[in-house]
Amino acid sequence: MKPVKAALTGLLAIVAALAAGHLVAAFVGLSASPYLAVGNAAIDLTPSWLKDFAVTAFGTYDKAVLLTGMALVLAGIGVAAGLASRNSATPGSVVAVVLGLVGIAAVLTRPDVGQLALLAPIASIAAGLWVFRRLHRQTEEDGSRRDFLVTAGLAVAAGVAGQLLGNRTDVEGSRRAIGDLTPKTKAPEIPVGADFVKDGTPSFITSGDDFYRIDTALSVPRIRAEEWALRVHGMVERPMVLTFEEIRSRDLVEETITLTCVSNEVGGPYISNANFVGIRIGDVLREAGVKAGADQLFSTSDDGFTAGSPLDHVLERGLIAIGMNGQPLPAEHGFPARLVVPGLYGYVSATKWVTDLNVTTFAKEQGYWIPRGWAARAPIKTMSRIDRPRRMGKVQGRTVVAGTAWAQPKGVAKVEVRADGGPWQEAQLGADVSDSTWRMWRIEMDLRPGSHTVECRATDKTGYTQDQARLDPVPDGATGWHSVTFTVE
Ligand SMILES: Nc1nc2c(c(=O)[nH]1)N[C@H]1C(S)=C(S)[C@@H](COP(=O)(O)O)O[C@H]1N2
Ligand SMILES: [Mo]
Repeated sequence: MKPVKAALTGLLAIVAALAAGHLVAAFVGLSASPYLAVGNAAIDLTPSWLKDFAVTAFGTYDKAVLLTGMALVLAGIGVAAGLASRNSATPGSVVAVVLGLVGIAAVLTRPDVGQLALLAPIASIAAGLWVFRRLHRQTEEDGSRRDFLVTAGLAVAAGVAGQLLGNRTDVEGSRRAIGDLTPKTKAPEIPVGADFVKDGTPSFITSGDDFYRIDTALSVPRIRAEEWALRVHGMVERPMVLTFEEIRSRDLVEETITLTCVSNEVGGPYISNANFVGIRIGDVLREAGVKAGADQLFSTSDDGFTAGSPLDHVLERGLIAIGMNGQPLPAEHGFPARLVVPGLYGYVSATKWVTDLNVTTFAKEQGYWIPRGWAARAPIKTMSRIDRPRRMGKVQGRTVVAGTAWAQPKGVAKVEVRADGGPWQEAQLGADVSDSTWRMWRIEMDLRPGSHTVECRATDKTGYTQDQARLDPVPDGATGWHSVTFTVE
């Protein structure tokens, strides 16, 4: 067989296998798609150092990079298997079966699929073998180019159909049916002067589209509110199950809360602020009756992600949120419901698509990130960030330095700024909205033309000033003063 034909045979067999698996997965749960399952399993198995590197190098594009990398590796395997099968179909068939077994193993690691999920990788093996052997035989008989094209077309169609059908759950319809969420207790109006957008700070409230996003799963769980329920169990007197309607018909509260990610480097972007609408976890757990000895609320997502939060902290301030900025939660931010706990980093508190609350102990359960090197207890650290001037930016005229500071749930009392290691100067603070939110700041500085470096540091309402020592995000959040170098013209 000609090398090009041989290579194409292997490549097409792989594409067909993945597409068939993806199509079947549309009916048994998209996370059963061998391609996604292998990707998700790889994410779960990735050692922390590699994951940290990926986040540093690619930011939130890390998943696109992973999926592209997998596609290239698989294409390479397909081509190699095809070339190795120029004289006999056996090598390619063996590769198809081995890859299929990898797919089965990956699907078995997925927490969010049922037993039927295995049908997807099985379909992949069948399609891969069938296409490979068929095209292989055809080329030997000098089969037509048409067969290759038809196979390629069918495979692409199956893959696209799988993607469309797999996402057919009408989440947007479910969100629309819920409509606006009107809390009984509204969050206080955001006063004028809470931010300094003109000077370069973020706007005080972050819109859903601009809100930062951190997910371990490759595809966003798609759940309709009508089909969702939250189980409350573990060390409680009266286990309960809450439906969306039951939550909605309770007295809803609204709170402005700033979410913060532990992976944020000093000066990093993973922080956003919204008006969250929901009910207090404390009310629910008091109804359920927490038993003595429990110290952890262990929450589980539909996608298998888990987080463990200190129970006392959650009882005091945690929300089961069903809305964000007046609307039902966006799908990417946890629709139908998520947890939000001011003062704890997201990985130990903010479970999206939450379906299970287990009242337990830290000794008994570990959240997703804990065996991966992150701390089990992670209160948010007092921090500040310079947003303007930008790094290596140019400033004309008077220098205005502006940024944001946060110390949930203590609140920010003071932000100081200094230029070129000089004396600290106190910045003007934005209106004090809530101790659970960030606080914007600005300061005008008299700087001569030339290069300058400014630094900032925040002091919270307990009187604690943010640490100067530079620490990495692992294991419980970065510390250090953010500094920015720029030129005054
Ligand atoms: N199901 C699920 N919930 C999750 C995560 C996740 O990966 N999966 N990431 C957590 C982390 S690390 C953070 S910082 C916040 C981010 O919430 P956001 O994506 O709405 O900004 O969600 C938390 N909840
Ligand atoms: Mo995070």
